[in-house]
Parts: sequence; structure tokens; C-alpha cells
Amino acid sequence: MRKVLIIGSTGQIGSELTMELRSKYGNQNIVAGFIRGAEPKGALRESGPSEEADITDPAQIAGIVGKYKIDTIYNMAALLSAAAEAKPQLAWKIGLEGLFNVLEIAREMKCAVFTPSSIGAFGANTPKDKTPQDTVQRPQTMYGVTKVAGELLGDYYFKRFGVDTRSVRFPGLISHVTPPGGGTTDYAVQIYYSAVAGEVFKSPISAGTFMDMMYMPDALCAAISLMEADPERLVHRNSFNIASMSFDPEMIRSAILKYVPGFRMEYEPDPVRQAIADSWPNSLDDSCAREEWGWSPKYNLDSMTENMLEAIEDKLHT
Ligand code: AKB
Repeated sequence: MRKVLIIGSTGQIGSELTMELRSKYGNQNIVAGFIRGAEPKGALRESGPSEEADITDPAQIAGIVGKYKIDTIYNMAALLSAAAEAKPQLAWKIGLEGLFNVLEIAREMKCAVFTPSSIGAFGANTPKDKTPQDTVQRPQTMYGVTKVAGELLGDYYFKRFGVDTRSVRFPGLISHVTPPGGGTTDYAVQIYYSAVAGEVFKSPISAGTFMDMMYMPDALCAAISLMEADPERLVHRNSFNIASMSFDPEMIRSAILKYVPGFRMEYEPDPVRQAIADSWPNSLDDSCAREEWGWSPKYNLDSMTENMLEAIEDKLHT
């Protein structure tokens, strides 16, 4: 049975990934790593071990790996794209120095490592539609810089030291459990809360701006299946394109209107987020992930919308 440490277990992905891994590998085998001020609460805290695991403190992380005989680290610590533009130095420290700490510990203590990359690893001169797996990556945001460098570092540790590093390029992730913060794609979560609350949604992203998005259950499945994939079949490692849906604000609005007929949206573009979104692909080609480890998403815009609206309705009104 795997022994896993999740760094960043209380964040948008980490909180759900921890619970999913606990149900798969057993509660006691999954350690929820957190930073001071973002301690786990409720089921996340009650259901298994948790430890303070600050990615900028390698001795602390190594101590946990030793104590629990960890063999796999999921590194979910990061500042999202817009937050990273506001604090580029901190984004570098967490995104890249932090990753370096994790990889060094993995090398010395023989752990496998999953670290997410993002559609943010591409830039304005990357082919925009059906972006290929291997293509131009010249992002001009600090988030993108850390993601591309992280991909290269992951491949370096695999080739040079044999560390089992694997990664996917996550699109915007949509979930009703833990809200995202500081991302460019966050609007596609907030819009559902506005619809259920009966509010007019002010979209920070303008009509016609397409980005890849994914429902959280598919994202969790991607991370776990990639880490369980047969290494012999992996031609790529850091990082795989994965995709399930691509839409602009008008399309998500129309999907919501089917279930919430009076829903209204207006545009109030945020220049920072809009510039980032304009530099990202419209949609990714995920055929390598499909061929090399059987990636296949379950949700589309309509099934996700139905599920999100129901879950938020339950959360806010029961
Ligand atoms: C963001 O918007 O920053 C993230 C991402 C796509 O990496 N959700």
C-alpha cells in the first residue's frame, strides 16, 4: 500500500485529493501536509494524520517522510496565476525553490513525486487550438515561468537520478468543495455560486476568451491514474496535456441558463486576468495522455453544470 504525503492538503485540489487517496489507500496511509494558518478542518482533520509541512522548510518535509515512511509525495503547493503576478518573488520561492526541496528529498529518500503543471506553462506564441503535447513554451507570467521550469526540473530528476516524477498540465479546475483563489480561471467556479444565490455575475473574463476547464472528479482521477500508470508505457512524464472541455463565458452562461432560467451575467474585465487568459491556449490536444496511460474524462460542460448547481444548492440552502 502506498504511503503518501500531500503538501498543500487544504487547498482547492489538495483537500479533495487527500480524501480521495484516503478512501483508496486507507486513511492512515495518507498524511495531510499543511502550513500554519491553513490547518485542516472537519473530515480532512478527523479522517487521518496531518502534519505541518511547509515546502520552504526541507528539514520539516524530510522529517515527515521519515516518520511515516512516505513513498509518494503529491506537491500541491503553489500560488495561482493572478496571485503569482501580484507576488512574483513568493511564487518563485514556493513554486520552484519548494519543488527543488521536494525533488531533493525524493532523490535522497526514494519517493515518487507528482507536481501539477498548468495550461499556464504555455504562452502567446504557442499554437492556440489543440495545442500539441510538445510545442513552444515561452510564457511571460511568473506562474508560467515556474511551471515550465518545474516541468524541466521534474524531467531532469527522472533522467539524472531516476526519481519517479510525473505531472499533468491542469486546465482551470471547477469544484464546489474548496474555492480556488488567485487564479485566472476562478470565474468558472464563482459563476455557479452567483447563479445559485440569484445574483448578477460580473465576469472578469471577456466573451470569446476560450480556456480549457475540467471538473474536479476528473482532475483527481487524472493525478491518481497517472501515478498508478505502468512506467514502461510512459514516453512523456513532465507534463502531460489533459483536457475535457473548453468554453468561454458565454458558453458557461448558456449551460447555466438551462437550469437557472433567470440567470444574468455582465462583463467587468479584470485587465490582469484577461491578459493572462489571452496568452493561454484555447484548447489542448491530450492524445499522448490517452495513449500512454488511458486518460479519459467523464464530465462535459452540461453534466458538470448540472452537478455543480445541485451541490451548491445543497450547500447553501440546506
Ligand atoms: C489559474 O487560473 O491560475 C489556474 C490554472 C489554469 O493553472 N487555475
